[in-house]
Amino acid sequence: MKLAITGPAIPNIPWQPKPAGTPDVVWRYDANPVIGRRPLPRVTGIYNSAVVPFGGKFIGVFRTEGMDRVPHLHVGRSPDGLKWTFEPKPINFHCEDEEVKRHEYAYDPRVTPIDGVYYVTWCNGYHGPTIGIARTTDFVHFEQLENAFLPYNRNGVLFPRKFGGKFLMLSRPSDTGHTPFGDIFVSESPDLVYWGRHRHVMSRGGPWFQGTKVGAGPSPIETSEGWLLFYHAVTTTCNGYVYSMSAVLLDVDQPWKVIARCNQAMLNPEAPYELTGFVPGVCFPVGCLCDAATGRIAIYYGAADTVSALCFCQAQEIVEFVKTNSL
Ligand code: BMA
Repeated sequence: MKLAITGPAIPNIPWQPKPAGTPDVVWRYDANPVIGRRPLPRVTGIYNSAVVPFGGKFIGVFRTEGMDRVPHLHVGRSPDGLKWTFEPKPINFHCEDEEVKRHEYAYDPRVTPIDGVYYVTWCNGYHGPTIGIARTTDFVHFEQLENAFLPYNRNGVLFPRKFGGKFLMLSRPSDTGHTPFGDIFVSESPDLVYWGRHRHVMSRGGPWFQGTKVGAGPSPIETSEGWLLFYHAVTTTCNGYVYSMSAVLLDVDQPWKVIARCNQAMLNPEAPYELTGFVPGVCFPVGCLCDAATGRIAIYYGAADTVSALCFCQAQEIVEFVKTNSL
């Protein structure tokens, strides 16, 4: 099988080859964390954040947390995907409807380019968590749209193209707290305002690593073997939740149909910066770059709800691994 990827070539994608002797299909950047503690004055961490190629460089929407621990979204820029500078002020979303604009907090942003427009989806506080949506073309002006769903919902992730003229978004219905359950669904919209035709994609359960909940990670990557979706998988231990990363292949035309789903984690909290922090034991993938020319993938993930880390993999190897080690 020779995998083909639909997407941009990113010749300057951040990359390190797999270290010799590594038994895993995903390996860490050796200078992690890529964004360390206290990245801005009075900010205790930037993590669970999204990155896209932009004008030959990289840009993203980042989750910050101040000393009050309320999360906000900031724009960040980088020449190489490794060294980042951040806007000191949160994104000022423009919205004519004061009721929609009135968000209480914002976290875990994803950024998805569709037809030249960049869509930001995030967990938006509106009487509990729901999915906020905004769009931008320049990362300076952001137009906030209607919240996609009724509360309570998290991990809203758009597909990077339309299906028969309609947008598709993955999401995970939840509760107001640290939700002890979670399955992934997909919903359709003609206009990013009205959402319906909800379909079940996949549930928690099966092997223990994903026994508690699952949630979509970065926007899916279109390949000749289906949509490659990295997701976070959560297990419950006597010390609380542990978040790892795995992957699933979804049908190209009907992405609520699972083609193959990995039966194990690909990245487990093991490194010191994943095990020490505000929430120890968390690897939370949110941003992903994929170079369609080489199949190189760089995934940005939040580590321990404190710092941002980077890991790498090869699309072909990941797809083969998912198909060979499928539930
Ligand atoms: C989830 C979200 C994530 C966080 C994770 C681990 O419910 O709040 O932002 O990384 O918990 O604390």
